[in-house]
Amino acid sequence: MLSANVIKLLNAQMNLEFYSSNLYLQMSAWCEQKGYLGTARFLSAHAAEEMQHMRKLFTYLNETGAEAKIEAIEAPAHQYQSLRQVLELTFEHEKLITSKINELVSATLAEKDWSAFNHLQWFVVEQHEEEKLFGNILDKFKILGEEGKSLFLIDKDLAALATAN
Ligand code: OFO
Repeated sequence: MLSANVIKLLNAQMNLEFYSSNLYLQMSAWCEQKGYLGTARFLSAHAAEEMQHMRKLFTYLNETGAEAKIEAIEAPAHQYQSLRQVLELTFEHEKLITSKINELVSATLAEKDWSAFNHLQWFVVEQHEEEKLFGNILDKFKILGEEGKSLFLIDKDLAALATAN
């Protein structure tokens, strides 16, 4: 049986995962418009992954007898200045998600809610992977810069990542 506080936090996280999915899908639309088709595919595939994160929380809430509540999801930005900015924002967003997961884990630990604590370990591991993934993408800009050819190469690389993930 989850506490009211843990239910509130799990629901907030579930809604945030929805937002993550919408954010990446919206970013993929911008990339597609600008001709970054590899990045568009990568972000679109990642948006689908975020929906799986949302589902994990949705299912867990319902399985434990709490009600999963979907709320109004804030609209993500749809205008961006550059490919680099898009990918910097994904990394910033993943760091925010990590901090929210950590808050949630701390709350379950404080309340000795071992079931929720255990369920959230999957997200702890996942956030390590997410930060590594988006951090590595930003490293490509440091190595290659932002000139036309570099952007072409980075976009091509992201197309390969979209297929690998
Ligand atoms: Fe990108 O990990 Fe969920 O939000």
